[in-house]
Amino acid sequence: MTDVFPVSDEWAKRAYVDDAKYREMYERSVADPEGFWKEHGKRVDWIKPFTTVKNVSYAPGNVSIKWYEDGTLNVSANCIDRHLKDKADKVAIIWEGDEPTDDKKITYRELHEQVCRLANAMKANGVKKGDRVTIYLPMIPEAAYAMLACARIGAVHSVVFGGFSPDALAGRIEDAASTFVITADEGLRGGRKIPLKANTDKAIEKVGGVDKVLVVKRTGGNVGWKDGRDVWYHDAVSAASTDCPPEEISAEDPLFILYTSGSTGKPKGVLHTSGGYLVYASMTHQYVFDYKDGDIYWCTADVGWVTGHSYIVYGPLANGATTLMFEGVPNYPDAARFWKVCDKHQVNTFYTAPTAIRALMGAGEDLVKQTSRKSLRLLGSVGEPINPEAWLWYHRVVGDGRCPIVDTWWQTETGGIMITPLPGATPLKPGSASRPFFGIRPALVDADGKTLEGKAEGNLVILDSWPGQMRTVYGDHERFEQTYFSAYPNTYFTGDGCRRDEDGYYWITGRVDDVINVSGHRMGTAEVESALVAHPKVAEAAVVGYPHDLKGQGIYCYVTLNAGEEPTEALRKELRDWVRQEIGPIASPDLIQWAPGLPKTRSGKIMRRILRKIAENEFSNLGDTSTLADPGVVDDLIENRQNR
Ligand code: 6R9
Repeated sequence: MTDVFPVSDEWAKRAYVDDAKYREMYERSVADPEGFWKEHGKRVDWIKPFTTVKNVSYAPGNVSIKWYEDGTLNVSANCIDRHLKDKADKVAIIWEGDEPTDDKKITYRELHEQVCRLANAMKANGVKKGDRVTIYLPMIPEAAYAMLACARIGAVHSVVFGGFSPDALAGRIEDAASTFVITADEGLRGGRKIPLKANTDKAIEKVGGVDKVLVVKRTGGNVGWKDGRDVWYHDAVSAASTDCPPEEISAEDPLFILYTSGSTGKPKGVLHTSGGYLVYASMTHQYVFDYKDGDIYWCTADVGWVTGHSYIVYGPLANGATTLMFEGVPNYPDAARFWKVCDKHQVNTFYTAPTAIRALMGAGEDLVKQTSRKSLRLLGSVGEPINPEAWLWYHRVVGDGRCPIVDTWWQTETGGIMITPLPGATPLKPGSASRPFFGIRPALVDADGKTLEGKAEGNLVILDSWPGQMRTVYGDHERFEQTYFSAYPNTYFTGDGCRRDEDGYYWITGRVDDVINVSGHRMGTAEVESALVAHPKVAEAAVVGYPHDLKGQGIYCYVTLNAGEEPTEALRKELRDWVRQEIGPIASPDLIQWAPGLPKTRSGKIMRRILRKIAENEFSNLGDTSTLADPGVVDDLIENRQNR
């Protein structure tokens, strides 16, 4: 029996929606999506109001997704200008630096000035509507300014997580054909410096095509400089005017590209457009977090991930909220940092990832209990399934048993939260993302595409579009259709497995494809494999996920060396460093097993199912191995497995 945490009377009363209202609104949203989204489309300020709401086809070979397509707006004006009338002096961004002594507050008036200056500086340096701007910054306010400045002039941003390597950055600059990069001298995380400018130089050396690099001075560290290409951010913005009228943008013009891992090939450029995305990001932010004016809201994600886009920048700012942006890490200077920041800034809503919770659980309860956390009202979780043990600790220790937890399931592709409790409406079951948000129609299908009813487990698909849905893979619409609309025609396939219980609650069980989720970071096993085989001593590699106490999943690599190479500890370390170099520290292999051979079918396909089982220590039932070309390799792999 799962524990159920009922909605308190206080929450049912204070929230926008209680259970009855949820059911009523949900029913209407799926019975009449046009009417529902017409009404809620009005939460955004349009320059030219839309007259059509939804124009969507999921038909094979003709997937096309458009929302509010004849409307025009400006996303930055929605996130800034429209609040100036009555909230100019309200704090838009609370910035908490890596060092606890380093913080600042930026009002909506200041945000407007900064974004206008930067937008003008970008224009002066040649950026035009439709151009792709790569943003490779630490978690500093300039990252938000840069995103909003792009939105202001209709440029398309592509934010690249500061933890990615020069090669990974290069691939993204190249794929987006980006000519303009915004970076910083160095990033600062947990007291350690990250050479962002040097990485950018290396990336550009590799791919070329970049005309200008705007450099924020964050640490003042030494950087290489290329005259004519590199421009100091502070020089460019101080020379620029504070007046920059927002550009009129069509609802379906692109707002951003964000690269994410898939089961095959290189990361995909997920493309989101302007109108529908903003409607969906702001609406989910309001209802899921029950956002009310005056709330101090903190999402601990990095703006390099979609969570940072939708729930640090666009959703909260569109709602005129105060959003906290944290440069550092949860355990610096000590493992009480999160809770100290909650006290310092009187945070009401706190949204983080299970991996952080599990790590802080390990640091013990005392560190948490030394802080007050009285300001906290609501907790959130995102990025991976939260195990009930971590959920219960989060609830009991961090929230002192008084704060509901919204376990929000969604993806880079979905733009915003899709399955989630609403704090005033949904009785909570630890580990379940619970029920669909308004307008979302989840369904479970079996491997043959048969829809499963009632209590069931299968692959999670979404039957109809919603305004925040991605529109295409940048530059490769065919890949978009292939990845998301071919396995189960006429529905969006999420790539996740899921169980629905007797109460209609959804329990995400994890990816069913070759994507793994390491500390909430999404990674394609194919990417790690291609990094490994790029090493001169490696002949072949197969990578799978395995259960990891802190990270959720760890990276397990089976490596076959070239003939004559010695499998040594030193080589293990070398391969680990190599992958870090190729992709970034988040892709660092946890376990490397030397594999004289990999289990393959006679047609040469690696049987990952078997490798996964061995990595999970579940080798007693490996299923059918009769199709293997050489069944003997399996015994060797079991014998020498790393994860005992
Ligand atoms: C927002 C984000 C998406 C994948 C998704 C799923 C996993 C995210 C989850 C969750 C269980 C949750 N995921 N939230 N699984 N419960 N509350 O994380 O986007 O980086 O694209 O990852 O993450 O497997 O498919 P993204």
